[in-house]
Amino acid sequence: MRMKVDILTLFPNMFSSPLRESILGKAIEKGLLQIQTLNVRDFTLDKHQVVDDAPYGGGQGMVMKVEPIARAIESVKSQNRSAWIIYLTPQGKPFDQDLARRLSTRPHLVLLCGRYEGVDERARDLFVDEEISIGDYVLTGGELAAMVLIDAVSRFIPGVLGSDRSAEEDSFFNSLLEYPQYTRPVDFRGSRVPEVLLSGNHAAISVWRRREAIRRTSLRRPDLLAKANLTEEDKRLLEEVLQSIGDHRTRNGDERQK
Ligand code: 4FV
Repeated sequence: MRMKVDILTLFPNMFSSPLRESILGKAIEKGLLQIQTLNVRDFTLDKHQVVDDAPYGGGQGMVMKVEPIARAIESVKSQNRSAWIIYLTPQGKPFDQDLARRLSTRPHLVLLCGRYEGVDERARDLFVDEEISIGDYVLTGGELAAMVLIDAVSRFIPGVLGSDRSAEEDSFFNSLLEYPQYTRPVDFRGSRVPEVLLSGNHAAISVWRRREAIRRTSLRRPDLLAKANLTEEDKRLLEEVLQSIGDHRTRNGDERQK
């Protein structure tokens, strides 16, 4: 499965290097991912190439005009009617691993990047299939949000991550945070790698990792634990963890917040 991504933006150069490095760069070389930027300004007809205007009803800032956006989207749709149009906006549905997986099944995404106070409402009503937010904060533009989405979605395309890796194993897989990771040296300034990880006992290692994933999730993201489908073994580990946290808290108060 390969994916095509068209990005509608006023700043196409923002995409030159971030998407050319490392894993995404290789995915593009391997033809698994095809990324094209379209400058919305190129879809203006006036000599001043005006792409924004003052908001009707007054108020601060400017709004992106609907006509150039309409022409840009129609130019993409003329090549592929089934292209899925996404607008990145703080008013969109929260982006998460599950949504990333679902978007990875679509062969052609079009990402509309807003600037200023956003785009004219009619661009959303008439052309946008899905609105997505990467978080409850305000960026200067949708470009960085588009890059985040492309990165997270691309990891689900078979062949993008190393052959043995699949995005299915990651954090948030069944919505638990990842367990602690260690590598050489075994001892760093007296801080040692947990013995179980040096034991070669893979059954014990996976129990330790499950317990640590549950501990970290219960301490940092209890909201995720609430929606995780835990096995009976997980529930036993959770009891153990809550017991030890309880004891720990009684002994020395709340965990250090990282
Ligand atoms: C955003 C977000 C975001 C809002 C005004 C662009 C900015 C400006 N996009 N998730 N958070 N967009 O802040 O996706 O036009």
